[in-house]
Amino acid sequence: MPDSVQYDVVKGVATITLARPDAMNSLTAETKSALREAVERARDDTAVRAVILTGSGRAFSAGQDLREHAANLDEGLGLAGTLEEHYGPIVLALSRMPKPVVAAVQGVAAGAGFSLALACDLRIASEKASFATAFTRIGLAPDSGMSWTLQRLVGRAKALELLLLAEPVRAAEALELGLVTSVVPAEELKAAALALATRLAAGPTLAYGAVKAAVEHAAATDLAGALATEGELQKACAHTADHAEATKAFLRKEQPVFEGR
Ligand code: T3D
Repeated sequence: MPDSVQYDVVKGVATITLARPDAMNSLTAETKSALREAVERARDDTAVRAVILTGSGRAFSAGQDLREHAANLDEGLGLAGTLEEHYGPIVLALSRMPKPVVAAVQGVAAGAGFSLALACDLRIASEKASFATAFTRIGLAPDSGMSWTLQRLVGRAKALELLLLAEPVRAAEALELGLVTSVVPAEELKAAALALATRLAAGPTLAYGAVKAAVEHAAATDLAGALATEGELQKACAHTADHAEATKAFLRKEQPVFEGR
């Protein structure tokens, strides 16, 4: 894997770090390929039970690398297929990851960098974080799922405001809007994200996967459809070892030990 993305696993938590701090972790074709590889690796590794996505240096990610993008435009390549080859698959892999994904946002998340944070299940931000849709500032429309994810988090009117005006949202406002789960001092972000992910990694992984599948399905169906999908997912959960263990632990008045199976 190239140096622009780092991948580490400790105690069931995979940490994927965007590592181009000098360019604010903006995304080149190489970085996007490596990110896609890392996300798919975390998805496929059964020893990984929670994932953190973060950036190195002062930014989470400034989105598409505009130097590379400008060169592509000069060569008449336009978007060079990157939405289909990179952004779409990465966003779907994060969103459909059958285990929880936490974005640890230490600085600015802009454009597709913001989209990546939105594709994660939970976002925890440092007091120095900010979120900027950025797209219209350079004459583009939202991509990498932002038109879908943002309005579901903040509502249609606020999403339109953020997309049309493209003003940055500071951490405190992001908390008020429900964009992030919590805001912590910058020096505590790493530990706070790890504590959250470690807690999730010790949980009922298959049930967490079912939660994600149920919520995604329910976003695009009616109540009857949601009930049907809940039924299927719940039947699968009822056959897991974690459910059996937790039920017995409850009756023993003990805390369950979940093994993710
Ligand atoms: O092309 C396609 O494939 C289509 C897909 C598009 C998806 C997208 O993500 S479109 C949106 C792209 N991103 C942006 O438009 C954000 C551009 N950056 C900014 O607006 C600002 O840099 C920030 C708000 C992120 C941070 O501002 P600030 O003042 O803290 O930092 P800065 O001085 O602007 O940037 C610091 C350095 O990072 C600077 O480099 P230098 O001068 O020190 O050598 C700057 O050029 C570089 N940088 C920041 N963003 C990008 C970038 N380099 C390349 N690409 C960037 N996106």
